[in-house]
Amino acid sequence: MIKWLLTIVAGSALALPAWTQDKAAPAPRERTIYVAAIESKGGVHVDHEPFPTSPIMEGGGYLLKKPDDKGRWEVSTYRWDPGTIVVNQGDRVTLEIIGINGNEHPFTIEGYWLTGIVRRGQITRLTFTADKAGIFKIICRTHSPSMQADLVVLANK
Ligand SMILES: [Cu+2]
Repeated sequence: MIKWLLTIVAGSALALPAWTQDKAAPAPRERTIYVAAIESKGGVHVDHEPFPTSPIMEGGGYLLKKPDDKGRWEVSTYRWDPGTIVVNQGDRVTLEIIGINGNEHPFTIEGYWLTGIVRRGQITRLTFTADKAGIFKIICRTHSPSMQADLVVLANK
């Protein structure tokens, strides 16, 4: 008798109704994403590494400073940190962006066509509903092409 009951219980656990196997779309949430406008920088003396002779890509996002009077040269790039932001379609999203490096960063979120300016020492907040699924670039129009982040909006079924 017990063995027969265990067989039924085990069998029913394996044959779940189809509706329990469907993952329901996640309920929309309020999301706040904290972002920083930063500049990564490296430098070295020409005695250790020669100044690069190949040109660096133009566009404002990369800076290559020639050796100073002491022989030190530097390279830097502007970035959004984090570089990838993931939300679910339907989420109410607030981007809270602080300016750390660079005096200002005028930006556009492609696809949503939202714009703003991030200034050093200030927080820029932008709130929107992520109603379109896909991957959208958050582009600083001054520091192209490096200062881009991907806004990934995961589709609901
Ligand atoms: Cu910028």
